[in-house]
Amino acid sequence: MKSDPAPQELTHEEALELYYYMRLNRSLDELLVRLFRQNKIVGGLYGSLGQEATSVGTAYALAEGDWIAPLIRNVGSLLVHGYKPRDIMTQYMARVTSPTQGKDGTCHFGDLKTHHVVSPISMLGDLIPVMTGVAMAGRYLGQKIVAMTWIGDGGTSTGAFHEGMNFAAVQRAPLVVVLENNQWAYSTPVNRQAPLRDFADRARAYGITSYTVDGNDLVAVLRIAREAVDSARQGHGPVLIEAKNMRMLGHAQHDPAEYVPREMFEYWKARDPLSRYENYLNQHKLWDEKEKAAIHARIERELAADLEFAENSPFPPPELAEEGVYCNGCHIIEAQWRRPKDELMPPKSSVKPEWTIENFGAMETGAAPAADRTQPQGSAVESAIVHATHTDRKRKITAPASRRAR
Ligand SMILES: Cc1ncc(C[n+]2csc(CCOP(=O)(O)OP(=O)(O)O)c2C)c(N)n1
Ligand SMILES: [Mg+2]
Repeated sequence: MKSDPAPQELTHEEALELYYYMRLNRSLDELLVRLFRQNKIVGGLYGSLGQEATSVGTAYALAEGDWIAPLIRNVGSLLVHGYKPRDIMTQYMARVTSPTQGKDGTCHFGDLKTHHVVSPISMLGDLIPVMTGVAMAGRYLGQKIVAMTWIGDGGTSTGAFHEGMNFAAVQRAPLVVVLENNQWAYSTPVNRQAPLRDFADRARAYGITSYTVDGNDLVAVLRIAREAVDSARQGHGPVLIEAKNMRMLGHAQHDPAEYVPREMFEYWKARDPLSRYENYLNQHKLWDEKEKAAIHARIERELAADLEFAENSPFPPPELAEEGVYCNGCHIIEAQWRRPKDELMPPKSSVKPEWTIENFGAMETGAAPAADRTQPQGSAVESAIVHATHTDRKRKITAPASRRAR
């Protein structure tokens, strides 16, 4: 992890805007909990308490035109990306004015045309190959876009995660994957998910760049995310960012999280991302009391107006259930060529029909070895490479003599 960033890392305007999103994410979450208790929410409520800095800091690093596929806890990323609290409220309250017209009760919504948001689906891991495709499509169309998606510690155990990461890596797709290690997947603690201290180590299997960052340090998250986004945009391939934070509530409102030791909550509460960012702004004199009060007042005003809008919105009419099920001309299936077709087609696009493999795949550096047919099978001279953990050092070892040879 890197040390604290220099104060000039954020402009005054950025510092305040980031606070607005952090506070809005927190206040919206608190409001949703109240609505849940009033029985105004249809279905479950999945909170993001304690994870705001990761959602806000990563999405804030993106540029206009970039694509995201958030998970249900990434409300902060949706807000940064242009959605309004009313979109999230109406979703959870299943009103016809919601982005899914009341057909989904959580944050399973997206918008391919204007917001460039791919809707999350329940099958964890599947967004990785989908967003790899988005990233590759952008490159194919000559756009300089970056695609970003999020995955939990639990989600990294899926086959789709590994397949998607590997595919993104070999294709050098401009993809940034934010691995949100919030210590829990339902009631499974992270150390029973995988025997790894840093989940960023998973990146070694794909040969891609990775970072581990304190997910409760907004400025550090933003700095790392900017570095990752720049690198992906420049064509250096996908990047994996592990942000360590803590799910400060149960999996959803129905889960009291009794399996989490109380001291663990206390540990992370003392490192609350919102309080830490407030301290940062104070220490670096990036705001004053008046500016802070103005942001609070703005959020209160906006949430009240959006709540009124949501409460006054009707539920969807029953007939709507049969609309939008099948495509009735809503999708343009003709590719939008932004580059001349002949540039993308043979013969112009053709490459030499031969691929090379560094060192012919040999273990030794230098020339590829001639196949040694004189060694008996299973003899004691096989060798192996040990990859030392956390370093790039490689040690050559000789296998122990076989039972028969001894
Ligand atoms: C492929 C798949 N398996 C299981 C589930 C059920 N499920 C939903 S959320 C969840 C826990 C996810 O934990 P994690 O990825 O750490 O995310 P977090 O809830 O901590 O944000 C599980 C197992 C699922 N949605 N998809
Ligand atoms: Mg988790």
